[in-house]
Amino acid sequence: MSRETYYSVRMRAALGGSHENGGKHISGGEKICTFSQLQSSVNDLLQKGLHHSKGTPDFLQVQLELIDKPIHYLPPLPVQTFRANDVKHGRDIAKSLLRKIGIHHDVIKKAFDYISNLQTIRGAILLDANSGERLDSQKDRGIRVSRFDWEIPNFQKWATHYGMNDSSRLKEALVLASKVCHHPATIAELCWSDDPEYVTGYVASKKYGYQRITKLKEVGDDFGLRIFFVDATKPLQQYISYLENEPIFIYWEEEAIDGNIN
Ligand code: WAQ
Ligand code: MG
Repeated sequence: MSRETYYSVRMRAALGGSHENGGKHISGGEKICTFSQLQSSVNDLLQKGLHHSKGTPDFLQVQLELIDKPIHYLPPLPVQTFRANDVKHGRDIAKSLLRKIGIHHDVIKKAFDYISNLQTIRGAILLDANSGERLDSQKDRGIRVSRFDWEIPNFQKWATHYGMNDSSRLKEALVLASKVCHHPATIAELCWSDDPEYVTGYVASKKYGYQRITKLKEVGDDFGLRIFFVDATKPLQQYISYLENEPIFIYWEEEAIDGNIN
């Protein structure tokens, strides 16, 4: 827990009007920072939203809020990478990882059928891990996970230790997945980017960690998603409130046992 005063900073950008008015989602981002870091955090998010391969937005919103509760620290999930030869191979790997986590074959099939009829939204889709039914009522919005971050020096230390690329994309995805999978209602997460040039995605779970797959879509495809497979016996509103509001910092210590949750 930390005694400093922190702020949550969020950005969302769209093209063709705001998200609410049917605009296409271009980019989103979230950070946690101190008062003195606010200006540079807002700048970083503006940079991210304004210069995006999906296009130049005509709507962008930045919001900041004081975080009025203690921030909890979690270690990053352990990371593993699977090489896929093509999209079919990549998606087969994703399906077999979801199977291994314990999701039924029929639910996985239902999820992939559902995906094939979707447009990119700015949040995550919550599916019942037992039935494959959609749980959140936010059809065109999804649930936006917020209030998470990983301070760059500590992330770089982690990346150097594991010989990983210290990209902000990997950092943001691993922080989000580590927050999401820490909650006992999350059975698994499936993700790939909506950025047309970025084809690596992942399956994440508390059980097996952050399992990257190098090709989950074709280059040029700007459809991306996040699906959380959820234990629907757990209270849904509390789960959504955790995803949206619970402030989490990721912190890695070399001597800690990888993936161990304190
Ligand atoms: N909360 C919920 N859903 C989100 C959030 C969020 N904070 N941010 C993004 N999404 C959803 C939304 O539907 C996006 O369209 C989709 O995820 C993809 O977002 O090398 O870059 O930020 O290990 O484009 C993963 C692999 C990269 C990184 C994922 O996602 C690696 C990525 P993007
Ligand atoms: Mg994106």
